Amino acid sequence: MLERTLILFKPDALQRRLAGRILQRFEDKGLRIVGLKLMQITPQLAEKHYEAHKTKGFYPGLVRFMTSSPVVALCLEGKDVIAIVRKLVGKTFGPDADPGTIRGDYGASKSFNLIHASDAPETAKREMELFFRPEELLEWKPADFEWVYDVKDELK
Ligand code: FUP
Repeated sequence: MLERTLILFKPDALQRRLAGRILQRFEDKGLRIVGLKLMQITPQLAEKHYEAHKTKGFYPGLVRFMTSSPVVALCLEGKDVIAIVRKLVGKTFGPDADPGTIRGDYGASKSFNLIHASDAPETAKREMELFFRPEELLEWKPADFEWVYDVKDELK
């Protein structure tokens, strides 16, 4: 099924000039960019985005980190894109993440972890609404669509 997911390149990814290389991995996989922007997250937005972790000890530091410099917000579309992107991203912290994943290849920290990706359809919907206005998400079909996906699939 065609899905959309919300990805953030966190402040450490921008500070370390990794945005281009991270985006390249998603394009190489055949995923479609439907929304993309550089933005400064406000404390209110960071708190809302991570509200599931409100009671955790790391929450205040996480909010400070997420608001410390700009982030890239990205919305990708593709078949089963939520699970595919989580696989490309890897385990939560670089030291635990497998080589070949984004966090496994670029991350060594137990708090700075380069990237966020939605973990389920409900969270993807909620997070896309937090970071993008409806008109910022575009409908389009890449020229190689029929070669990325077998058109005999259920996709149209
Ligand atoms: P993930 O889905 O892999 O991004 O990870 P979680 O939803 O479990 O955690 C959200 C964010 O909280 C992580 F990106 C980093 C931060 N975190 C910490 O800083 N310390 C912890 O012990 C756990 C999570």
